[in-house]
Amino acid sequence: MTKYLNFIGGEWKDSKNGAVKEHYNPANPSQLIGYTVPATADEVNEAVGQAKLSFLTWKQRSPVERGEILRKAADLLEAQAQGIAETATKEMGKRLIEMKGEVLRGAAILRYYAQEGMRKQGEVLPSANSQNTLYSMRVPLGVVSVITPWNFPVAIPIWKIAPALVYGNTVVWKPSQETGITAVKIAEVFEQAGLPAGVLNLVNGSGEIVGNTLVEHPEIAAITFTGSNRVGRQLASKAVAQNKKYQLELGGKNPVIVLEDADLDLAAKLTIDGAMKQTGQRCTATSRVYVEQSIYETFIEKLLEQVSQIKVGDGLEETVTMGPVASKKQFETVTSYINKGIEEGAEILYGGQALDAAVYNSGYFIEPTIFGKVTNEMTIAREEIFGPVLAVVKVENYTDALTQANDTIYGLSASLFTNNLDKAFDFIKNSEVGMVQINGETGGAEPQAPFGGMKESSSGTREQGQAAMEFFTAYKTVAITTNL
Ligand code: UN1
Repeated sequence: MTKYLNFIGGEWKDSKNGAVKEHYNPANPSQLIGYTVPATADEVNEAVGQAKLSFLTWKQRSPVERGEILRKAADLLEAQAQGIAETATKEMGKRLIEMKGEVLRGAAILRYYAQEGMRKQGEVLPSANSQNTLYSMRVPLGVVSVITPWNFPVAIPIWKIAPALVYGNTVVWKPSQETGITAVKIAEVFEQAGLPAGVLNLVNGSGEIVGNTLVEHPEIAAITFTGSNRVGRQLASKAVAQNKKYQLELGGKNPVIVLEDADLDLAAKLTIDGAMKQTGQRCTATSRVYVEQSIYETFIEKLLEQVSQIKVGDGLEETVTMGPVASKKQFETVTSYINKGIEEGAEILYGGQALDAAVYNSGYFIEPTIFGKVTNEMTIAREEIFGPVLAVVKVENYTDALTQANDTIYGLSASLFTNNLDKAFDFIKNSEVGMVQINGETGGAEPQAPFGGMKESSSGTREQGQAAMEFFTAYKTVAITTNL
């Protein structure tokens, strides 16, 4: 069984204390996939030291040249899409077809940021003094710590690492413990693309040791994190204490509103897609749907028709349309939310059960689940579940729906289904989220568009597109005075 090592200073290194972490397939938890090696604090410090050293030369390279390496990485990633996708499917359960799509999305992001190395990174400003040439330029921050989740084990790391690198930073990356093997495959791609030693370092391990050492390390200039609100908050307070820059992408409780004039078939399809794709394990997943009372019954029928087409099973099988949840921990969290929904008086309209362990190799399979008779006070309408669970709420009208949709601590994405232009524009203006959809699914992101949320969903600076420059660079303002 393969042992996957850490990548520090351009070398693949075993942990000095000999510890290993076993990785099992969530679709078949007795199947061992491989081992990773949890780094010790000393090894994390070594990685930061290597990143610091390589920053001195990496920042001197031209952005065009740095972009060229990203372009090579994109080609290599694409060529290895099948193998990397299979590894990730076995490691965290996402369906192979979804995983392949994600790897190709990773390649598209790399190509976007390769090109970013050719775009403007500063501006010339007028000066009060006619002898002055005044301009601002963007400069890298130094060593950036990239901390990523298991639910997009390829795309999220790449959408953080690619801009970090093209703008001249070096990186120490701590992936989720659940997807350490996939992370090794990604680091290999960057190595094969010719990234100089120490520019990207990969340290597997726990949040407690690896995460904390990174966050508290005086040589880390900035931290970009996607994950839970609980961890994000701890991380932010530590970062503030040391005046480090931080960027957080946290939870969501993304609503869909369906009005009576909408295309109900489209709305039902995209609501189910939004809720159940990736087994609901997306921060952008649809988790609440507010339906105008006049079409409530009809819409429920359409939702049931859509959801009943889902076939749950091992994501390596082509006919399967929903895989397992990623781990035992996820399985327990999601089933406890389902129980809470029942306890608090919501009605199960579909699913609600774990699949028979005897038939399904004791894999972490849960039926796609729809709750009716939900009110906004219920836990299932308030907390992020991160599983295949949708709460349906009946509302009086658009205004009622908007008020309830906004009544949440989160503000990532939201979607309105309507053909009414006035309501569509009102929603764009008044929905308290970072990403609004009209007649679209709450999930999904394009590499060139800013990604992120309002309220407790994000820390402010957006990821992806040119918005990423805001986080991964600092301004340097330059004034040159001449005398002729
Ligand atoms: C998507 O909806 O395709 O962790 C992207 C997440 C988000 C990314 C979602 N940061 O689910």
